[in-house]
Amino acid sequence: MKSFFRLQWTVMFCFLLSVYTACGHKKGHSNGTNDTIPMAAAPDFNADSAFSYTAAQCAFGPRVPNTEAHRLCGTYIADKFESFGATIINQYTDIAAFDGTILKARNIIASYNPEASMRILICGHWDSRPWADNDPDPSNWHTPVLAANDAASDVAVMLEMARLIQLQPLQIGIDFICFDAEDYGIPQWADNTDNSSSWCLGSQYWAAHPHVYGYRANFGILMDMVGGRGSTFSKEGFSKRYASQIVDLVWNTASSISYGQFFPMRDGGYITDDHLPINEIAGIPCIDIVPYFTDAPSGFGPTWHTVNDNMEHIDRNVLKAVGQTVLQVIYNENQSYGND
Ligand code: AHN
Ligand code: ZN
Repeated sequence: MKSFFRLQWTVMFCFLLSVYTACGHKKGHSNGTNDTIPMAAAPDFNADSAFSYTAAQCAFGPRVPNTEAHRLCGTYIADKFESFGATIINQYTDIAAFDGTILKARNIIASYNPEASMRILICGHWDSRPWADNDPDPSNWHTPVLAANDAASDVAVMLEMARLIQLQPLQIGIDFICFDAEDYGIPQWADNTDNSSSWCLGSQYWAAHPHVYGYRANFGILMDMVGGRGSTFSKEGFSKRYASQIVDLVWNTASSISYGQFFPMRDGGYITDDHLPINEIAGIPCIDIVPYFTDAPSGFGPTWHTVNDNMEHIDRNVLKAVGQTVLQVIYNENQSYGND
């Protein structure tokens, strides 16, 4: 009888301890200021899973708009998010590219808790560039890019986050947006003058016509090329201009969970990317997690817009660092919202 009671107390003690830690009181990391970031219990981002979602997209071939591979991969992405319990909205639209080509574009929006007012937007692009115009070999300049890093990796990280959110549901709302037609910008071989509005066509459309009338999110995080070997992510210029607090939140969170070497505390360049229309047209503060190489032929890394942007140059450790950091930001926000 006595030992039964002792067992009961032990069980009770363990239960209380687990409730206490599950509520996130276990660690309080300093973020370099006076306040600390309380770390919520976030799920463990599985890099093998994200790697396999990257490979699955590449298996369709280059996902260039108006091709069969693009259509089939769009269905794969939407079906996958749906299988993880998200609510899907497809935004189909015809968009004229710089050269007059009409692109049959599809933005894919996958939402959790669509009714929640506190929301975080997580996004990336899913189309592949039609031309490897940055390849060192000019004979490849008209070859489509397989686009493992740019940007099957972004979608793969979002899919893995969605899988985990279904297993550990949130109170706040999340919208994953896979933008189309990001990478149809004027090629380097064209004699057309530089026109930055030729990029990010899907996000320009979405920002002017959001999937929900009057759509708001508290903030957004864009991921672009988040799986390339050797990548580190510096603080991108427009992100600091429009959403410096979110930049600090993400970089401090990475450092708190020991991924600081992937998120150095230094400034990168100013990148024309899908976060620009989100900030400038939709008015939602949004940052860009985009690599910054100081010692490669391109600031985006050695495989950027080349025929070598394939699975051989994808590093699970990079997918993990980005995926785990963004997940931690989401679960921290969810916890502090619940404590209000
Ligand atoms: C420019 O090169 C102007 N912006 C880069 C946007 C991009 C292309 N991200 C991926 N591919
Ligand atoms: Zn690109």
